[in-house]
Amino acid sequence: MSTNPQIAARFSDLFDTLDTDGDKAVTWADYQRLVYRYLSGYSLEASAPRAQAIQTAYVSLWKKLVRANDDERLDRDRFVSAMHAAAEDRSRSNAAEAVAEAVFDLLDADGDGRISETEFLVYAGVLGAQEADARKRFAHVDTDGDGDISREEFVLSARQYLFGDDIDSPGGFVFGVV
Ligand SMILES: [Ca+2]
Ligand SMILES: [Ca+2]
Ligand SMILES: [Ca+2]
Repeated sequence: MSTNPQIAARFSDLFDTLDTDGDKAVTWADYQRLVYRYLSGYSLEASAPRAQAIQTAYVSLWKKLVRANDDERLDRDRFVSAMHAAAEDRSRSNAAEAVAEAVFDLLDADGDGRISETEFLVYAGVLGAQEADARKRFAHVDTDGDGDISREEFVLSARQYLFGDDIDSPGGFVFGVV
């Protein structure tokens, strides 16, 4: 298991982002609030396919995270180590990458298979990020500089967040970290 301190620091930031009720634990209720925030930000009904995809992806990730934790409350240390384990899952059904895929589809509102800067800024607004910061992140994720974020570029940014040494990685956006 990785003990990379930069990655541990990122997961600790993710913990703070997720623990919106401030009870010093990440629970399913915290994830549910994140999902609701996405749905309300995008004015999606819970039954909409894009809404269900996000919900399903987060349910799967949550199940991975709590597999070894029967009380289903993850304090900071347990959350960070559970995220390490989930990130390092090299199977084809990596739950964290599945979240990235579902979030991509959420952002790609016009369904053309690419995220335009406009679509990215809508998402930044849902997360409450600053526009200037979001523009910088967009340029960073658009690694080939063609003016759009492809699915591959988006999932790559999520992977860099989960495994990479690049402290400037903007991939936390994928998981809701501003
Ligand atoms: Ca909490
Ligand atoms: Ca698009
Ligand atoms: Ca691109």
